[in-house]
Amino acid sequence: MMRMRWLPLMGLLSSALWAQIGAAARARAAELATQTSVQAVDWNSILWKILWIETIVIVIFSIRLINIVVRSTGFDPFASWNRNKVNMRLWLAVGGLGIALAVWGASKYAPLTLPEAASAHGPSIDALRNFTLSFTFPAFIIVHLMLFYMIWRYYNGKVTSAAYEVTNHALERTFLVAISIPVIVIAAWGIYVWSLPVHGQSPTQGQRTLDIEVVAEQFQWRVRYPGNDGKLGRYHYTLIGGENVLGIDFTDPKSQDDLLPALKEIHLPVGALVTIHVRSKDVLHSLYLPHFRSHVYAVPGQKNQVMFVPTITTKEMRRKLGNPEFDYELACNQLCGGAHYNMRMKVVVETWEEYQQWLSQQKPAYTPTVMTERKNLQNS
Ligand SMILES: [Cu+2]
Repeated sequence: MMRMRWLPLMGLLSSALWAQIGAAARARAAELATQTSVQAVDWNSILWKILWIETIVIVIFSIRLINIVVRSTGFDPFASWNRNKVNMRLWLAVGGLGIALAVWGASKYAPLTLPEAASAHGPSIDALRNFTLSFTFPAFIIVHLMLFYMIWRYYNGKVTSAAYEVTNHALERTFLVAISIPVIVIAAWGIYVWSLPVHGQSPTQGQRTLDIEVVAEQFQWRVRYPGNDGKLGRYHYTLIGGENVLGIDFTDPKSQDDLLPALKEIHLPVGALVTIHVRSKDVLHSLYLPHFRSHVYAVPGQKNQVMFVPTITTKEMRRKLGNPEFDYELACNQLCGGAHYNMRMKVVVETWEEYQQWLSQQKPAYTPTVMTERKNLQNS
């Protein structure tokens, strides 16, 4: 009984410790991301950790001490307490604190949620999400209120056994239908909506199309654009090596005008149907374009694709958000190794003319050295 009473308190203390450790880990990741040199030992954070560990050790030893005193002397300072009542109240306090933290956190982090969808299919994904949330969120709140109500209602153990009904067809039918309808609606609507960014869109008349390739590797993205022919050439993983970082097969005429832009930036023309062909050179990565509500896994040995129509240019979005620093982002959404956090790329959505101008400055994939290396490889 003695331990039970302190459990909620210990839970609170250790969550504060983990929050401290989490904050330190985030700070370290941010430091590594900016590539600054490693700083000297941070005594402040070490002292905080020692303080937390000491606090927890003191709490544990105090409980042990009280236990020993109670056992050896038979004197119980809490004898007059109704332990069930104390436990019930502590759990209600934990529940109340949890709800207060959730409300506070939701309002604090609300500005970090995604802005309006910047792709043609995006609003339909948002609509499906909002529809699902419209009943899962109230259900979440009701279930938790009921949980804490039950703790308060039955804390003293004086529960009479529940009423038992062998069968009630009317009730069962009602529940079956009431639960099936939203499940069927979400499934059918979901199959349609989630197919849109995978294969569910085709160009309307006069709409421009763009096929690009994005290749994942630990820990960066490489992008290949088609040249004047608008087509990406063949590739094979056995050709990867030396300067040919993507294993492009330059015996294919379609490959010879392909372009390999500099790392860390990807440009897309607004209004065009963009198809991104995705592959991975090593492990499982994930191509995540949150502002365009698009996402697909980069799987070694497999060709995947994701398609969307960017509808808002970067400049327009900056104006809408009142944030001149805003940039669309491509991120790796799969914990793929030590520098996973580094796998991000700026996405620039611009007019067709601006896009063309940027593309004309990009480096061709085909270089004389690439071909020489290949010949040497075949001869050896
Ligand atoms: Cu990755």
